[in-house]
Amino acid sequence: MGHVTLYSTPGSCAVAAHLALELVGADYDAVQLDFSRNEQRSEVYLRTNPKGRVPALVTDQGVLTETPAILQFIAQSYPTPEMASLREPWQLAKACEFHSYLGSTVHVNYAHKTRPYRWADDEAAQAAMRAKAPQNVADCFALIEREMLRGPWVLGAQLSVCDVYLFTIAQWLPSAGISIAAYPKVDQLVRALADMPAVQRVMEAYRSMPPPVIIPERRPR
Ligand SMILES: N[C@@H](CCC(=O)N[C@@H](CS)C(=O)NCC(=O)O)C(=O)O
Repeated sequence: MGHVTLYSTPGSCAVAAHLALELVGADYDAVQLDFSRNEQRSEVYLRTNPKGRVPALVTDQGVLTETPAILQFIAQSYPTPEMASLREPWQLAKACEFHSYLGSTVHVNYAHKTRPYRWADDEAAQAAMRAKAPQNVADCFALIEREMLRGPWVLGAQLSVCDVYLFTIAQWLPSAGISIAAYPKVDQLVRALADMPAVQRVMEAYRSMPPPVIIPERRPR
């Protein structure tokens, strides 16, 4: 992997890819989009990522989107002794299993609280989704804590890109009114990552910009 450019914004799922790039020592730039100015849907950004979302990783082979795909690409492109390289089939499949769960279930459950208008126009239905979302997120984290996080890292003894993804998504727990303390293994993993200088460098880079402002595609009436 040569030089890459990551499009991201503070507090988003794209932070996971940013952390992975920093942890493996990749040659990269990070461009922060300003969601309060709707930059993710600007004409120029849509030419890079027609989905209008972050992350997008611009590589010399083309543009890659979707957090699980980007994380796998980084892990396999930058084998380091510290991070699992995901080259062994079973380990790769377990990482894909975990990433798929975070991306297609946990992230989507959060989005039912922040963006329910994606699934229904009816205000009562949106309110019902908002109300239900925290319980669904809490159930997911209970399952992660009990069944998925082998400890101390997601895949067991070795750090992997699964951990930065979980770290990123766990940062959203307070926004759903959930305390991370309810999940001791997740809490310990998050603290261990937060202590790493590479993680601190990335989090510092985001401090200058406020977390994303939710601007609905179609504003609820
Ligand atoms: N399935 C995508 C989801 C990407 C996504 O929804 N990103 C959010 C930030 S966490 C975003 O860019 N939202 C902007 C918008 O919806 O306008 C992934 O896992 O990468």
